[in-house]
Amino acid sequence: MDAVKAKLAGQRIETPSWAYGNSGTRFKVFTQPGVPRSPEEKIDDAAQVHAFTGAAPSVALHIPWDKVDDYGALARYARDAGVVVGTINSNVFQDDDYKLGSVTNPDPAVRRKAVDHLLECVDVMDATGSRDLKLWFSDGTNYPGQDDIRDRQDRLAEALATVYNRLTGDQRMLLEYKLFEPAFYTTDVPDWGTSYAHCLKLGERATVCVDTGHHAPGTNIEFIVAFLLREGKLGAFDFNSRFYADDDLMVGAADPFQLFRILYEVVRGDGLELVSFMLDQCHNIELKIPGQIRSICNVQEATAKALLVDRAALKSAQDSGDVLAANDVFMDAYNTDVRPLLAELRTERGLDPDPVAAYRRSGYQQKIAAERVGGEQAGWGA
Ligand code: PSV
Ligand code: MN
Ligand code: MN
Repeated sequence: MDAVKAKLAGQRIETPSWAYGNSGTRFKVFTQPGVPRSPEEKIDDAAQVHAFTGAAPSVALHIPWDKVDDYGALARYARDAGVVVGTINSNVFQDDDYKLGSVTNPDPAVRRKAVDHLLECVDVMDATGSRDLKLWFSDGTNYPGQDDIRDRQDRLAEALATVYNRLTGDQRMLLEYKLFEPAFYTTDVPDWGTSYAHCLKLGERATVCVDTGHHAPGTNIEFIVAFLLREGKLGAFDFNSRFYADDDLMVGAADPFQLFRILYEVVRGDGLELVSFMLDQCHNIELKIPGQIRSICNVQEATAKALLVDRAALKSAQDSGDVLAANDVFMDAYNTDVRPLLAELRTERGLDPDPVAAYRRSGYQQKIAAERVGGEQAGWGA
């Protein structure tokens, strides 16, 4: 149990700056009182999540949603607030120029503009000390024949190589994939295989980011996780949950069993310290800070259950071909109520055993609602 607790205590889950801003769907962005008006205020909110969970010491930025003049100063601001700037997320999907694609656009001038943005993101990493650059491309086509699928792969490979060659020190590139949306016919990085193939060619600094909301319904995500970890190519998760498409709901809300199965493969592949855990969610109708705290608790619960799987008993059942016994061992861990264990761990670490309740009692929500007028919309549609 001590070993399980030590692993849980060491788990770090990054929160995204965009989770703290107003968000919604393409039908309506709902505003909430107290949402941040600046990157600094988003960092303040992320620091609250860390203060109550002890598990979220970094905050991801999205450029240019979090544009400031001095990123070094922003990183210092974060440190003073009790967190650090984490992954830098690029944005080549919100400009009229990118209608036909960014790095895969048929127009070399648009490709150049997109690559320049990605290189600028590496400059931001230099200034903030961030290790990871996360790339997600909305590039693709809507109609058969619209563009040449293979040429687009060549353009993508060229752009990725240019950015990859700009990385220094311990900097890494995370290549995210997504089945569809906003492109509906072809997507240039639609699946883990495409991302993996590009990362393999690029070299060891390039790894795959698995956003749990980016698959076709019924996809066995834990298989992807097992495969990529085995190949040393799983760099990060963007955690969220979905019922239909890219819903960006709180991780562990729609399918906690799937989250457990994914985290079991992480534990099985010794990936707890290797892989970056990040949330990529928005809270359209619920409060944002407790929404993030709840999500972190959900990841911790799934991790605790994954760590509780009796690996020796599982192996022996598997080796003897005892299907029911093996499944029993697995389900036994999943059906364990780990909330008392996590509450105990938090108390031992000087935290409140119930972080959401503690946040609600803290008065922070009332304070920001009173102080902040005119909160910012998270990036989408801005
Ligand atoms: C795309 O759907 C995505 O998952 C990417 O990670 C973006 O950067 C993020 O959402 C925020 O819109
Ligand atoms: Mn994502
Ligand atoms: Mn997404």
